Amino acid sequence: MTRPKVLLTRKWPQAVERRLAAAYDVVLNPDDQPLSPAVLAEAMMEFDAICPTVVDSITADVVAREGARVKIFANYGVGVNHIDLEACRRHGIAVSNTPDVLTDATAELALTLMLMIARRAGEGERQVRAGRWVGWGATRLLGTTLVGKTLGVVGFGRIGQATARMARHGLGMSILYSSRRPAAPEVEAETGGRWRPLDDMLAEADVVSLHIPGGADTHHLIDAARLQKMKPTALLINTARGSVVDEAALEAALRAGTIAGAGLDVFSAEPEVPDGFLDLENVVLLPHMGSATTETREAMGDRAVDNLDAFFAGKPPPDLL
Ligand code: 8YV
Repeated sequence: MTRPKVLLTRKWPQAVERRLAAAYDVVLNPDDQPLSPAVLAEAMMEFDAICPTVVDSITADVVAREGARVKIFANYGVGVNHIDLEACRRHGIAVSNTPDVLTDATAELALTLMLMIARRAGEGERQVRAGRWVGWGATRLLGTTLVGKTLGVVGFGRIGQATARMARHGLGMSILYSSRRPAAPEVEAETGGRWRPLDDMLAEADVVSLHIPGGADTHHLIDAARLQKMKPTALLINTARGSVVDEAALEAALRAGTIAGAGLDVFSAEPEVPDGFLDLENVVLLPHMGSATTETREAMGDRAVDNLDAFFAGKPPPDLL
């Protein structure tokens, strides 16, 4: 039997590349350079499966290629706003993702950003590295204590709940959350989360952390009006998707003191970061590294291969969308 032909659009950890190569006719991307839309469109004709990442735009145009051979996109990552799911459905192409395995790593990074911005860690590190640290001082680099403060979680799925758990148990924070509907009572009991309408929660929270998918439904959910509802002492954390925040409005809010600070791991036009953020001390900027741990990136690969294995064995992939 001929082995299915699989394309990895980016480099994966070695262990999972080996697992894939043992079962499939794989084309790897050892240079780890993003593929151009033209190469991606060509690949539709050549491969049985493509494993894309967040940087690959799987548009309706890519999916609709006449005579396309691809039968499944086994996405490496949980968010799939870069894939036109409706077009895939129309053309009978399966799509799977890698939930669960990156939940804790992403929640850890949300906590990292909260702590960094609350305690002015980026600012302090910049001083040390630039030789600008002139020594200890009782009134220097004073941040905000997080213990006992209120965290507002926007989107209470897996990652939102994990972030709430870590903030509650690790930092003794009180947890509010907003989501389309309240979570089950046992989830609320376990996370300590109390449901609020979004705008009420924004007004009450000391830290607001975003955990909703990207895409048209959530585009600029956090805009100038919503930033205005937050406390002037509040911090905004985004490990979800850049498109959820109106970045120009956020920059203006950070400059005007409408809110006190922000921690951002995602941007609307990655790897571009809006120039206006670069000279601001009250924002921490990270390069989309929510799931970037060795354990997690291997587990994401394993999960994507599990989906391919099931699909090519004629079974439903465990994470079919
Ligand atoms: C991934 C992410 O690294 O899974 C997601 O949705 O945002 C990241 O953690 C990235 O998507 C890889 O495709």
